[in-house]
Amino acid sequence: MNKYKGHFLKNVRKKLEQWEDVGVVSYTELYRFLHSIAGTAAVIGLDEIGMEARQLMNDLDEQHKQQWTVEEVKQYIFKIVKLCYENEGFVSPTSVLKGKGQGEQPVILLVGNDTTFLMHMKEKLGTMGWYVIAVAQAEKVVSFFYDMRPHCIVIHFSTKEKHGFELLEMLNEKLKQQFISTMIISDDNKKETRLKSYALGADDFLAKPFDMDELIVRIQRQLERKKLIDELLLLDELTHVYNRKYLKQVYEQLQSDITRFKESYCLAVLDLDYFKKVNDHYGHLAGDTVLKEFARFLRQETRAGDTVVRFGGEEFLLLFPKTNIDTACLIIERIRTKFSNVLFQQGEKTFSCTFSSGIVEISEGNRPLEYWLQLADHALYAAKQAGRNRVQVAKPSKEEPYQKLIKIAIVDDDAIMRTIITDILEKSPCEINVKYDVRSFKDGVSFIESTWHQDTLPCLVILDGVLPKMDGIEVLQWLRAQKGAERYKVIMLTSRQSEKDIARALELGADDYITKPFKLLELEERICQMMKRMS
Ligand code: GH3
Ligand code: MG
Repeated sequence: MNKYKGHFLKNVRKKLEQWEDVGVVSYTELYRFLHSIAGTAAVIGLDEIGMEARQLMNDLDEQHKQQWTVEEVKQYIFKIVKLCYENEGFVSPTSVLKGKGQGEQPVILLVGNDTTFLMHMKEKLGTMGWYVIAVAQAEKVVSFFYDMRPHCIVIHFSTKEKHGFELLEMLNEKLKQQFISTMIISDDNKKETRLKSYALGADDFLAKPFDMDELIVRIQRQLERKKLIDELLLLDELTHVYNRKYLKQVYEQLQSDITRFKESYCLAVLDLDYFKKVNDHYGHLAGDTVLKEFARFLRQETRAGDTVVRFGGEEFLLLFPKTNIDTACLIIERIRTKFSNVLFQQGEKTFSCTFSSGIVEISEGNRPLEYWLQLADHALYAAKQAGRNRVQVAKPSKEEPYQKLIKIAIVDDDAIMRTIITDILEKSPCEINVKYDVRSFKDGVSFIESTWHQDTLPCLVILDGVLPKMDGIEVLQWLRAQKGAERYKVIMLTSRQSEKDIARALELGADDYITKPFKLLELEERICQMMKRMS
C-alpha cells in the first residue's frame, strides 16, 4: 500500500473516531467529508471509493436532513468503510471458505498442548470450510465438547504427556454413543502407542510427520460416515428416545389425523431446571445419567401411543395424541411431582432434579411445526420466569414473543473495525427468539469498567489482541478470573505474526481466534457459529 493510501485511510479512521466522540454529525460536515473523499480517492488510485462517495454526495441532497446520528452516518457511508477495509489489504489469501451452504458446517474439535501445532492445524483444516475449534486446556475439553457438539475430534499429544490417553478414556463412551470419530495424532509411531490409541477407542491414527492432504482426506472420510449415520438414526444415542428427525414424521402423521378425525392433540416441551449445575457439581457423566433416567421415566409414565422426543441437550418433547389440554396438563403435573421425588446418587451424595414445561393444544391442520414449538417454548419460558418446577399452558400468541438476550461487546481501538463488525452483527440472521445487544469499546479498560456486561446474561466478546492501555490478553485474563466467567465467550482478533499471543490466548481459554487480515465472510461465519451455540 502506498504512502498516500495509508494517509487517506488514516484520515477516514480519524474522522469516524471524532464522530463517535460527539455522537451527532451535521449535514454540512457529512457533505464535506464525502466531497473530500470523492476528490482524493480517485487521484490516489482508489476509484471505487471515489465513485461511491460521489454517488452518496448526490443522494445526500435529496435527504434534506440537517442532523445525523453517528449510527445513521455509519450506515449511510458503510460501503465506503468496507472498501477502506478491503483496500488496507485485509484480505486473507489462505482462507477460502468452501462447503458453505451445504447444510450444517462440520465442526472439528482440535485438542492438544502444543499451541504452535494447534494454530497450524486450525489454519489448514479451516481452509476446508470446516469450523475448527482449538482447545489447549485439557480441563476445558469436556465443556467445549458438550457446548460445540463436534462431528470429529482430533487429539494431538506428545507421548510424554498422558493427557491424550486420559482424554480419550474420559470421552470414549460419549464418542461411541454419538458415532463421533476420533483421530489421534502422535509424536511417535511405536506399536505400543498405536495399539493403545485404538484400544481406547480412536478411529484413526497418524504419526508425525504426516502429510496434511492425507489427514484431510481421512477426516473427510470420517465426516461422511458420521453424516450417513446421523441421517439413518431416528433414535437419540444417549437416551434411546426418538430424536428431532423422528419428530417431523410424527408431526405429519398427527396433523393428517387432525384433518381426518377433527381431534386435537397436545405437545409439551420439558426442560430440566438448572441442569448446568448438575454438570458443574457432579460431573458430566452424572448429568448424562440424569438425562437417561429422565427419558426412561418419561417413557414409563406415558401411554404407548404417546411419543417422547429428545429435542436437544436437556430439552424433551412429549406428544399426546387425541388429548385435550386439560388432560395433558394433569398428566404433566403428575409426572412433574413424581419426578421431583426421584433421587439420584453420586458417590456419597444424593440429589434430585425438577423440570419446567410449556404445553400447547394443537387443533389446526395447516400450521408448520415451528409455530407450535414456538408457542410451547414461550410458555416454557414463562414457567422458568415464574420460578421453575411448574407447568404453563401456551396462550395463542398475540403478545410480544419472549426473546433471549445476548450481549455482544466489540473491543477494538480501530474505528473501521468497530463499524464493520457492528454492521456484520446487525445484518447477521438471528435465531428465532434471540435478540442481540451490541456495544463497542475503544479499549480494554473502558470495557472492563463498564457495568453494561456485569450481570448474568451471556456475553460474546470480540476482542482485539492489541489495544491501548490494557491489551487483549490482559482483558481475557480479567474475564477468565471473574465469577461466572463461562458466560463470556471470547473471539480474539490476533495478528498472524504474533504466534505468542495466539498461544497465550489459547492457554487462557479464548473460545476462538481469528488472525488478521481476515475476510469479512470468515469473521461473519465464526461469529454466527459462536452465537448459534450461545442461543
Ligand atoms: P434453566 O433452568 O434455565 O433451563 O437452566 P439450565 O442450567 O438447565 O440451562 P442451560 O441452557 O444454561 O444449560 C444446559 C446445560 O446442559 C449446558 C450443557 O452443557 C448441558 N448439556 C447439553 N447436552 C448435554 C448432554 O448430553 N449431557 C450432559 N451431561 N450435559 C449436557
Ligand atoms: Mg434447562
